[in-house]
Amino acid sequence: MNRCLSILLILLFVTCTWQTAFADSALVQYSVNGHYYQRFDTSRTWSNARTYCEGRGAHLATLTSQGENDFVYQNVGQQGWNIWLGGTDENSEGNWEWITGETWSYTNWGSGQPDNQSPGQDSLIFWGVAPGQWDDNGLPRGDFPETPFICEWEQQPLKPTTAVPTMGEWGMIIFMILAGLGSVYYLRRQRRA
Ligand SMILES: [Ca+2]
Ligand SMILES: [Ca+2]
Repeated sequence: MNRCLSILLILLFVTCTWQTAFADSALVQYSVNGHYYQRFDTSRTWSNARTYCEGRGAHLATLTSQGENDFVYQNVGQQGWNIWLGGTDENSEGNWEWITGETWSYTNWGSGQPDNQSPGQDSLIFWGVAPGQWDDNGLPRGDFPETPFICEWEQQPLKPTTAVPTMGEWGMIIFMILAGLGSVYYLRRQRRA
């Protein structure tokens, strides 16, 4: 009985850890513009997230209409999470731009935002406390130095959209394998005793 319980607990632990590390959203397509979107849950700085999306032939999501904003939030957003989007005013304070150069006209700021909280916030984020609405965050203030983010592809992605594990995640994978091997060894010894 004890042995069954141990195995169940180990399996539960491994499953939970795995899901926490690799819980990226599914890839979804918005029928109105044909674009694809996916949320990646490996936390990155806004600039690293921007580079990461570009490396996958995408860009941080640019939400240029209420329809696109709502579709993306409902399908790949996550209630209560802060998630990077592809807008910035780093070039000129208060002049917000999409990183793609698309026209900045539709906005969906949360209450009191953008406030460029001292000493400044220059990156666009889905604001955890206001579902589907935006906040200016990131550097130089950096309340959320690293968060999950959403990439947008204008055409169907060529590369597989599975996240590439970071060093920390590789550490976790190795830890899980060692934990698994350790428990097998432990159970075998118990069986012999
Ligand atoms: Ca700013
Ligand atoms: Ca703000």
